[in-house]
Amino acid sequence: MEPKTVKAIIDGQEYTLTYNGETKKWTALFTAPSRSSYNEEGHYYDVTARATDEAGNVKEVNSSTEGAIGEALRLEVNEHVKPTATITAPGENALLTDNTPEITVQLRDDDSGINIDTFLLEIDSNPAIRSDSPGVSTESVSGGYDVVYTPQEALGDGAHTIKVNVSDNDGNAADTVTRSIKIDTTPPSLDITSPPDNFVTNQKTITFEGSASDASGTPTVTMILNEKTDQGEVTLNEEGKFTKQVTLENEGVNYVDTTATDKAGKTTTIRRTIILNTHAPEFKTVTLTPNPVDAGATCQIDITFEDANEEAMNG
Ligand SMILES: [Ca+2]
Ligand SMILES: [Ca+2]
Repeated sequence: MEPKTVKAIIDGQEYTLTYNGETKKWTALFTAPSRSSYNEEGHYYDVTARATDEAGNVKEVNSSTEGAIGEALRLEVNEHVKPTATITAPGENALLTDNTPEITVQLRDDDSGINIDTFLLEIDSNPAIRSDSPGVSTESVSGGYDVVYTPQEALGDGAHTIKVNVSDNDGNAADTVTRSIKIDTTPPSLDITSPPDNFVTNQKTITFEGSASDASGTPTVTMILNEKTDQGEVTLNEEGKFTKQVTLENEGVNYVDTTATDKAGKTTTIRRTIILNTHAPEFKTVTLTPNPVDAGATCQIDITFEDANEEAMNG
């Protein structure tokens, strides 16, 4: 016998079905739950249907009912909001001296949740890294996962592109997130063309000439005299060449340390030792032997000097 009333309960909402004599079906329209069923037990919403006849007999079925009826009462709801992937380190255009830099990623989805098995991380055109690849650690956090990947092989000097994507449990893919980084493990090149090391001069002001370059762009150059006196800005031209006048402080030995620093902080230093000697040779002794000498005979002259370097050293 046809029931008198038929109701359906879906996600706590009760709906009354109406009978259609032509189709002989009890029917109602209802609004699907606003959130994915993925996180419900069994990944579905339970639908309960209850029929009451005129005599007051009640029959209720739901998703736990055995057989085809129970299976038909399992409502799967899919959401369509993309998850998000965020690379939290390294920063965009980061210049790194570590060639196996930790890459940290946040994966978030506020409904069906992150399907960590769909995680993909690519560096350049290398094979994709997955959540179970060597060097990957994943941590389940509220709303998703935090992922850390440490490259298992050193990245070469130069530019690299990191790409990350993931899908949620309802199959929605995030927008691919991309990060550009540069690796620089090589100190800058530095050359001092003039003066040579251990240069001896009587000029207090010396012109230094040299050049510096680096794969990460023009390095900065500093010059320190005698380990304490900064010589100020050293300007490099477009070819990386520089000229700098340095006024020596010490009679005798001076040290000029020229350092090139690249954008990654790597340095190369060249020391030039310059000996300043402003003293002309000092005659110490002169002897003519023999003296007096016979006309037309051989005579010898001997001269000795003060030690110029020693004198300079001793001031
Ligand atoms: Ca989603
Ligand atoms: Ca470098």
